[in-house]
Amino acid sequence: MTISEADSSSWTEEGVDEAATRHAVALAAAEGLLRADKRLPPWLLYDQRGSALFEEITELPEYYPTRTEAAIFAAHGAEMATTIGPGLALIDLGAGNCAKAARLFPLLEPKRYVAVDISVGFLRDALRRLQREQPHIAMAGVGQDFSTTLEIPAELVGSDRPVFFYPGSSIGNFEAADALALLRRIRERAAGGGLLIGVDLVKPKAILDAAYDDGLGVTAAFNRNALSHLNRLIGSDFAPRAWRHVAFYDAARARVEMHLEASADVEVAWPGGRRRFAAGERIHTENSCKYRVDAFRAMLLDAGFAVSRHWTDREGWFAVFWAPAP
Ligand code: AVI
Repeated sequence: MTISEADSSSWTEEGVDEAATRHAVALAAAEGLLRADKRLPPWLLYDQRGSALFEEITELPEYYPTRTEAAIFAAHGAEMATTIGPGLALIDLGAGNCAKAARLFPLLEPKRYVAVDISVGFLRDALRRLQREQPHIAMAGVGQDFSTTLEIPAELVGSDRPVFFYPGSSIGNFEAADALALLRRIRERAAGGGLLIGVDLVKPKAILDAAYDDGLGVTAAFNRNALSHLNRLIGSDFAPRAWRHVAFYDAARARVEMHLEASADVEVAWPGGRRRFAAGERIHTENSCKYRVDAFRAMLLDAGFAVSRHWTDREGWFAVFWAPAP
C-alpha cells in the first residue's frame, strides 16, 4: 500500500499492478463461460466506456433509480442530517465522481471525506477538484475493491464518527449472502457512526423491465460492452453485435437479471478455453436485486446495525436507510 499527497488531500491505493491483476482475474472469470449456467462477473460492465454508458443510463426516462434517490435526498436531506448528527467522517463507497456525496456536504457538514473506489484515475481527478472547492474538509482517496476488502486507514477517520455512504442501490448488484457479508464488513468499521444507504425497492414488473431495457438501447450497449471489455483484457474473440441484450424482472427472486443471448450458433475462443454457443443460449451478466423495506431492515439488523430509519419517495419505489452502528 502506498500513500502520496495530492494537493492537500491524501491518497492510499493498493500497491499492485492493476493491469496484470485484471488480466488474471478476467482469465479466471472466463471459466464462468464453461459452466452449465454460463456467467460473467458484473464488474466487466465497467471499463471506461461502460462507466460512461452507465452515466447515460442514469439520465434515461425509464431508469428511475438515480433521480428518485436524488429526490429523496432533496426532500429529506435536512432530516437525515439531524438524525445522523455532527462530527462525522463521511466514507463514500464507490465514490466515482464524488458528486452524490458533495451534494450532501452542506447538510451533513463532514469534517473528513474519504472517497473509496476501484477506479483510481477517475477518483483522483474528482477529489482534487472537490478539495479545491471545499478546503476546510480533510479529504482522502482510497483505491480499493471494497466488495472483497474494506480497509480504511484509521488516520483517515481520526477521532470523527465513521459514517459510510453507499448510494445508488449498488448493494442490489450483490447476491443476498454477499450483500450481507459486505454490510457486516461495513458494520465492523462503523462503530460510533453508521451507514447511509440507497436501496431500490420491489415494484411492478413493467416498470423494472423498461428500466433495464430502454427504448434507445443504451442498456443493451452497456451489457454488450462487457464482451468488448473481456476481449481487450484476455484476447477472447466475442463479436458483441452477435449477442442480444435480454433483461427481465424475476418476481419470485425479486431481481432483474441481465443476460446476453447468442443470435446464431457461434464458437468463442480465449487463451486456455473455447466454447460453442447455440443460437438462443445465454450468458448471465448481472443481477439487480430489489428489496422490500422490512426485508432490508432485517438484513441491516442481521449485519449488526441498530434499528434503522428510512425515507422513500411518494410511490415507494426507492428507499434511503440510515442504519446506526452504536
Ligand atoms: C450500478 N447498479 C446499481 C445499476 C443497477 O441498476 O443495478 C447497474 C445497471 N445495470 C443496468 N442498468 C443499470
